Amino acid sequence: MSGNKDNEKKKTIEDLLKMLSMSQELNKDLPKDMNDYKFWKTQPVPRFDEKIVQEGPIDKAKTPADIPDEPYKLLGEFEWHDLDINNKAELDELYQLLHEHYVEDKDATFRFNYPPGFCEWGMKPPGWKREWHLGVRVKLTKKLVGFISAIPTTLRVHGNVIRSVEINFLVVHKQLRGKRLLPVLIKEITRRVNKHDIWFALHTAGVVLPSPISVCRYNHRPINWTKLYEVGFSHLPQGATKAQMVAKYALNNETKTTGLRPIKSEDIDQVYKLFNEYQKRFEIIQEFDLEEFKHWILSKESVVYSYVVEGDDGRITDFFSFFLLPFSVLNNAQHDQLNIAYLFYYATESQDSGKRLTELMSDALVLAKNLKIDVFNALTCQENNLFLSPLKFSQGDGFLNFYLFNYRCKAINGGIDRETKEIDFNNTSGVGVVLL
Ligand code: MYA
Repeated sequence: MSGNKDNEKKKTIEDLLKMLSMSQELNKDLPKDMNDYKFWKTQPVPRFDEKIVQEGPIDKAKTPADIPDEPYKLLGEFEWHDLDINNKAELDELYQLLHEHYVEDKDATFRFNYPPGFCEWGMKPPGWKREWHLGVRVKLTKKLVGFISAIPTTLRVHGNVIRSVEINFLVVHKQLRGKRLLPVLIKEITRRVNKHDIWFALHTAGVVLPSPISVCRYNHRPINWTKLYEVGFSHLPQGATKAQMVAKYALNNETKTTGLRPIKSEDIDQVYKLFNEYQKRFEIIQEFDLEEFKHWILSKESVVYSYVVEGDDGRITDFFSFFLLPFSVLNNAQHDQLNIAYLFYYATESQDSGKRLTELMSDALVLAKNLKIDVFNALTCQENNLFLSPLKFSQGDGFLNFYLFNYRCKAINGGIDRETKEIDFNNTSGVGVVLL
């Protein structure tokens, strides 16, 4: 059985996989009554029961001049600090805050371990602003205890182009939870974004807030089953042996797709065209300009990896990418890190995308294995439902809700049945955005 001596604390591999679903929190709660959302009911977001007839902005048009020049007031013991992530010491403070307070399992056995370079990639795309890396420090000690970030993005939602920001990396120190810091952080980041004449935002959360435009489900594909087992998750399905589990998830060492290779910077124009064409099939997408696309797609060691398929004629017919976000494993004699890959953007020009994507993602798993990845995660967004089952992904318990701030939008299929929340393998999602 497992290396974990305390039988009571043994977890199943399913528990691990559930936990990996928690890039934020599990979506176990039903939505509260709208009136119980003391903060969110004051914000320009649709109510749960609202029937959306006309899509568009919620708040009446304002101008940056209508927005206060002064920051919102924090409680006396705290102060705002625009984090300088070009400064190594401040970037380290942010890594530390995220590492210790962003997400962990309830036994505190695992924590996100951001690879160096991850925050720079995620928070410094073209057009980034230091004032949108909003920190809260304790006045007396200068300790960083809260953070929220915005990055600029252009969305296309049901054909409408919306100049927006993406909000991410929101965190409050565990000892300061429940003290209503979050509403002030959100109001202040909104003020700062509005000052730049931007009035809309895209964000995701595990928690249910008023009101998701879409809900996707997490799926997990074990790559190194033995290691997952050794980090203390002792469960074997009834009647199965370790050897059978290893055999079930075994992968080749070599990729199969002819012409598959790592992306090069000179591929970017072709890949950009291929991507824009492919993205047309989704209802909500990001409209990257070429510089933004380069930023997100060109590989960066230990952060993001992209591959293309080049035909004999030099034409690029397919591409895919994934990013890495490992967990530290605490208190385990054999392993100190679990390596996790998340499927990112991809595109194919194949008409039979189900067959083609299954081939490509099968190779993505091989490449991930060669990068020593232990588990590969994918949501039910994009056209992922076409390959999850043949490639032995298992359905996770985690859900990811997608939200638009200040914009009414009709519900978008997230690739799951709305009632049962089971994956709908016969349908693909309308969600074409992937957030970190
Ligand atoms: S999602 C990642 C969120 N981070 C984590 O899950 C890390 C671990 N958790 C924490 O650090 C804290 O628990 C956080 C809340 C910081 C989440 N999104 O101060 P409070 C509402 C939105 O007492 P705390 C990401 O990064 C809650 O319903 N609201 O809470 C995207 C309640 O409101 P109401 C949330 O636990 C973020 C209020 O907060 C979330 O101390 C996008 C309680 O406040 C959540 N994940 O701290 C943010 N969790 O009374 C929105 C709880 O109404 C951006 N709450 O029920 C909106 C767009 C802004 C820009 C607009 C520009 C135009």
